[in-house]
Amino acid sequence: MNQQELNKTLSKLPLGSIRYFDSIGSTNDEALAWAANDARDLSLVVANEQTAGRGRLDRPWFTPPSSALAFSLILRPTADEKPHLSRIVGLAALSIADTIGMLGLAPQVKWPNDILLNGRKAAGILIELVWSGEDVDCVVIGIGVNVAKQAVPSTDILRFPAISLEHVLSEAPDRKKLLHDILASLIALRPHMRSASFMKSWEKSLAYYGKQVQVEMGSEQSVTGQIIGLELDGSLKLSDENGKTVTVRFGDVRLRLFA
Ligand code: BT5
Repeated sequence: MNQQELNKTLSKLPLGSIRYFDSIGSTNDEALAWAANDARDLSLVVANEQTAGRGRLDRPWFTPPSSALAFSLILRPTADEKPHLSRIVGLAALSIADTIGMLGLAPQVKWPNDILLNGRKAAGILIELVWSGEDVDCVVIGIGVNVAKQAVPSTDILRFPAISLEHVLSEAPDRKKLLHDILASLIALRPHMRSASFMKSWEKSLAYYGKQVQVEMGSEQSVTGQIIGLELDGSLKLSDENGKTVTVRFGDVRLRLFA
């Protein structure tokens, strides 16, 4: 992968500018700095390797060279989109899931930001915002996909089992084509983000739907219940043991095997 090849592969998409790096700390850091400056809508940062890739809560995201897709897309939301920014994680998740689905696989979205294959994490999403006073100026969508086997970290840094596309296909798919297809899917889906059908597709993609789960929300706080859907803002809806609906805005979902 290099800048020229990327420009060529992505030339038909209505992107802003594209910045490619052989190696970078985090594509999200680069995109946040660019977004705070003069980046146009749909500007893109792509790296062959990340040395300080980040997940949520500053958890590490492993991106060794030439084996993963690591990129950050900058959105400058329109006034119409601004009330729905909490759906952007769903927009990213569905774009990745649709693209992986086109490879003949059956991905699921582990709410809020993981893409699972065979119950293991194949991709993660990190959404970060750039504020201008009280207003959101830009949204940075960071996406990491494990393409080749080497992208999967050793189990000691993992909070959840991981997998790559190569593990489930006979060979690793082309990273540029994968990037193209995820971006094309996201661009096509973006105008529908406000629709009821978007929420339906997002709900349908959820892993553990109808199952008993535990959601860990940090500092030893957690809730348990059955997944019954999503709120309009993308929060997870659970039914607790008393049949009461509980809404979760943030957390790590785990299946309760012996519930
Ligand atoms: C995420 O966070 O899953 C968000 C990952 C976003 C990565 C992209 S890559 C491009 C852009 N630039 C960045 O710096 N980040 C974004 P979270 O749900 O908090 O999961 C983090 C956890 O996933 C870690 O604590 C590890 O246990 C695990 N992990 C790290 N690397 C992994 C990998 N390659 N595959 C699967 N799991 C991984």
